[in-house]
Amino acid sequence: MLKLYISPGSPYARIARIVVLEKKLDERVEISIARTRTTDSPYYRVNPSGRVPYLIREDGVGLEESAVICRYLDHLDGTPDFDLPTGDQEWEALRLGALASSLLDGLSVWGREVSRPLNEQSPTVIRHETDRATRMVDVWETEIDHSLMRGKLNPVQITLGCALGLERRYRDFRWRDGHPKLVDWFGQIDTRPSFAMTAPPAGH
Ligand SMILES: N[C@@H](CCC(=O)N[C@@H](CS)C(=O)NCC(=O)O)C(=O)O
Repeated sequence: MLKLYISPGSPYARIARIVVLEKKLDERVEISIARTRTTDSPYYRVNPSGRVPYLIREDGVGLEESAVICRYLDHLDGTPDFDLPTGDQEWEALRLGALASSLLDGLSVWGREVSRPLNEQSPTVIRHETDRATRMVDVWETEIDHSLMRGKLNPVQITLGCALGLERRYRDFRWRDGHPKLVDWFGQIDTRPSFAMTAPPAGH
C-alpha cells in the first residue's frame, strides 16, 4: 500500500486525491488525515515540513509537493495520462498551469489568513489576496476558451477546478458574478465523480 497524507480542506491534497481516483488507485492508496498547523503534531515525525499532501511510497520513501506526487501516481501503471503535451501545446500547458497555480497559491494565503484568530489577521494581506483573486478570475474568464481547458482532463484543469472549488471554504471568494463561461466550465468539472468525492468541507 501507498499512504497519502491529506487534510480534508487542502486544495493541494485534493489535487492528489483526484489523481488517485482518476487513475483508479483508491484500493492501492490509503488516505490518512494529518494534523497540520498544530504545535508538536505527531505528523511532524512523518513529514517534518508538516505540509500536505505527502505520499509514502511502497518502498517507504516520502514525497512532497502535489505536482511531484501526481506525477508519481500517474506513472505507477506505466501509462501516464497527465504528462505534458508535446510541441507548442507544451508551453501552453506550462503557461496555463502557472496561471492556475498562481490563483490557487494566492487563495491559500488568503485562506490561511482568515483561519487565524481575528486579532491575528492582517486586513492588508486579505485585501491584497482578494484583489489578486479578482484579477486572476477575470483572466480565467478569457483563458477558459483555450483548447487545453476543454479537452481531456489534465493537470491545469484539475488545479483550476480545485482553486475555484475553494468558494465552499471561503465565503468571501465569490467569483461567479460576471464570469458566465467560468461558471459553465466549473459546473461540468465539479460534477466529475473524482471532484464530487473530494469536495472540501464548507468553511469560513
Ligand atoms: N506547494 C505545495 C503546497 C502544499 C501546502 O501549502 N499545503 C498546505 C495545506 S493547503 C499545508 O500543508 N499547510 C500546513 C502548514 O503550512 O503547516 C504543494 O503543491 O503540495
